[in-house]
Amino acid sequence: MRAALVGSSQSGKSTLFAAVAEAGGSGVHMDRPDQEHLAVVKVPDERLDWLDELYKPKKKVLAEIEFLDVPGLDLSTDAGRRHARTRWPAVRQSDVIVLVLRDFQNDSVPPYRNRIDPAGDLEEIRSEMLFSDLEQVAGRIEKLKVAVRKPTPEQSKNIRELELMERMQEALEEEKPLTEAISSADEAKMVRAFAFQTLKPVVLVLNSDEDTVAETTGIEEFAGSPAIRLSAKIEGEIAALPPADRGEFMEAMGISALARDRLIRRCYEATNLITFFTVGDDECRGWSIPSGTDAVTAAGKIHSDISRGFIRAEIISYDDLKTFGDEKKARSAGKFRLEGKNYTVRDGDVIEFRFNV
Ligand SMILES: Nc1nc2c(ncn2[C@@H]2O[C@H](COP(=O)(O)OP(=O)(O)O)[C@@H](O)[C@H]2O)c(=O)[nH]1
Ligand SMILES: [Mg+2]
Repeated sequence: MRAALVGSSQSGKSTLFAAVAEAGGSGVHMDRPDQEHLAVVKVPDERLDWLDELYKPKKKVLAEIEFLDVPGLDLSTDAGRRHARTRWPAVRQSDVIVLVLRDFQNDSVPPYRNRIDPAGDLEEIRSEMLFSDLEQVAGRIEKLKVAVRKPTPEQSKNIRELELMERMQEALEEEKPLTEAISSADEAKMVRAFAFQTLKPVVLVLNSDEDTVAETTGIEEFAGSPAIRLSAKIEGEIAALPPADRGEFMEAMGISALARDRLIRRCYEATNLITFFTVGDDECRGWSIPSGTDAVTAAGKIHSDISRGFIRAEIISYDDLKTFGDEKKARSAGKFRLEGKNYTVRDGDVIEFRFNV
């Protein structure tokens, strides 16, 4: 999964990016603030830690998430807006948009548009994304209007797409995100290749004053979207400490979990991703898949041979394994299940695939 950090300039994106990357162990160099930067961050998972203790494999492999730091948007001038548009292709290639909103005072860092107004900044970026989708939709409609007149094998498909695009255009003109115009999985599939921005899940980050972070980490939502509150500056300070010293500092600041962990969890929720595990002497590993994935598709995530030669999956839930303490006890309690290709994998399933190629 890739998460793009997007926001007005000076909202703290690069500070958050560096903190998240650092705490994730990949160490980034931010020498060019005008460029995009990508960090691969290991997804912490207590369940995998426990499995690692149980199986003591040679390797523990965590799922990974990519964060992309997109240089700040200045939508206050025409030149800035033109420049912002060159950023959208990178955002389109991401699975979730993390909108970083400035909510901190810092006299040495003048705020964007000379205001601290997270709701206003959000509104502005949202309209820009609507506008960018609208341009794409309008361009596609022009092409389809010509195409539908030709009696080609694609004609009926083109007619359906044109009808959908016109409905989408209407929604955008009413300043509604495309999520409100798409009404079925089929329609979502028809337009997937366009990677429209207002169809992407969004997680909001309110980058707040250090002294307010402790008591307000609990927010769940802001302006109708899932949100978290954090201080990028404090996260950076925590990330710079040796891991063994972080706990004490966090306790003193009244912070119960790294913002990185909360942010990653929110990104998983927003994109509907779940994790299953494979275990053994060689490695214990977490795999991310979309919620609703069947067993044979999940197997393909590991290797195409496993899905091709799929026989069945032997599954125990992490919770059952943990409750019974080990495989043997869980097995005698009848907690292992054999499932077929069509089984819908659940979050926390520990799976052994049987296959034959
Ligand atoms: N006080 C305070 N300053 C911050 C915080 N986050 C970022 N800054 C400062 O704001 C400035 C801009 O941050 P930066 O991460 O480069 O913003 P970007 O333009 O969104 O990438 C830097 O001087 C940061 O040190 C924060 O949470 N609190
Ligand atoms: Mg930056």
